[in-house]
Amino acid sequence: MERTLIIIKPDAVEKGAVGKILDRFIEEGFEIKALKMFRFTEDQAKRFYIVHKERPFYRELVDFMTSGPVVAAVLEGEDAIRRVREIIGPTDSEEARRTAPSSIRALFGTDKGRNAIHASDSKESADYEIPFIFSELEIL
Ligand code: IDP
Ligand code: MG
Repeated sequence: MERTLIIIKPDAVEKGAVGKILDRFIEEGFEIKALKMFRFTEDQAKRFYIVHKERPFYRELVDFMTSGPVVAAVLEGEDAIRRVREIIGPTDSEEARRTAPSSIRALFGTDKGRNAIHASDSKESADYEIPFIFSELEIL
């Protein structure tokens, strides 16, 4: 069993897609081990995405992620990190609509930036991201 972090981004929360997205993961056989809604401060968003600090889109990413509330969850399942990345689809929602039409980013995202959902991309990322968002007492 493996655990991964997802964050339903401000665009998808605003669209009212939280329930549908969580349902999809439940249908795919994952168990929700932690769940909460919050809004990132600028400092928190910068630190969460620190690996991207030299990327040209860093500023845009931080602005987007602080633009409204998000919903984060810890999901558990076999091979969870890889399988959840597959279910969310490629980074660019337009590409996702061409190559992975049933993916979450194809269904709920707009483009490369506003792409509905984050998911940990490796064991290393999950080990940084889960305790960044959830304290020990908030995780089952
Ligand atoms: P990922 O979320 O699929 O792992 P990353 O390359 O790690 O994609 O980028 C992190 C996030 O930064 C993306 O989910 C997206 O919101 C944003 N992003 C990535 N590339 C661009 C871009 O070219 N323009 C604007 N935002 C971007
Ligand atoms: Mg990434």
